Amino acid sequence: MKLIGSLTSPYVRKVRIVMAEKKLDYEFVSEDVWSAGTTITESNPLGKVPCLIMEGAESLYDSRVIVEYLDALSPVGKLIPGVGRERAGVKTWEALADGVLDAAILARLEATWAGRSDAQRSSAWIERQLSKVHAALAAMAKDLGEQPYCAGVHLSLADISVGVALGYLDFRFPEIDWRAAHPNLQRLFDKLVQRPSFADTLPP
Ligand code: GSF
Repeated sequence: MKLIGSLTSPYVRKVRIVMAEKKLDYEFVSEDVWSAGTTITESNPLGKVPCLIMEGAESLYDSRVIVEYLDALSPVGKLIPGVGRERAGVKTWEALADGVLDAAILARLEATWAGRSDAQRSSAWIERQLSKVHAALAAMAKDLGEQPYCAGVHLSLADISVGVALGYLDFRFPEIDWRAAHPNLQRLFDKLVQRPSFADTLPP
């Protein structure tokens, strides 16, 4: 399998962490989707990473589809419950954490994307996106409560997704002091970053 991505993309990091937790081998193909010469649309018409190229050369996207596929590939370290409410619960955690990334990235692009002039940037739009980030952090903290992991007593894709979202905020939004506001998220995060899968995939 080949994983097309960049080392700074949090969605790609989620897939890399899942690969590591599942002990799956793959080749990493670095791609800058923002460069003029990118060939990413040959694999993903949406022009986004991550994109997984399977043995038969078929491609899979997006990160949620890829991690679900990877989890089903091997019984090692199951990350998504098989059926029912537990499964929906873990997938909802993932949607919440990915939603933090979606909103944070929209806010960042609004402020920094070179294709937009300063006059075209909207602080109201940035605030709208950041309010989603803060609301999602509060919901995560409330739902985590005193549990050891998001979905109970075992590591799951929920924790990986939350850890990746918190790590992305540290990387691109260090001014958001989520640790002070939500000490239980810090407790979870401190535990996650000790895992080799997290430590080995820190953004450069
Ligand atoms: C999001 C992928 C994405 O936006 C997923 O895979 O879960 N829902 C998708 N990737 C970004 C890179 S990054 O910001 O992590 C991307 O490829 N953006 C290029 C573009 O043209 O939007």
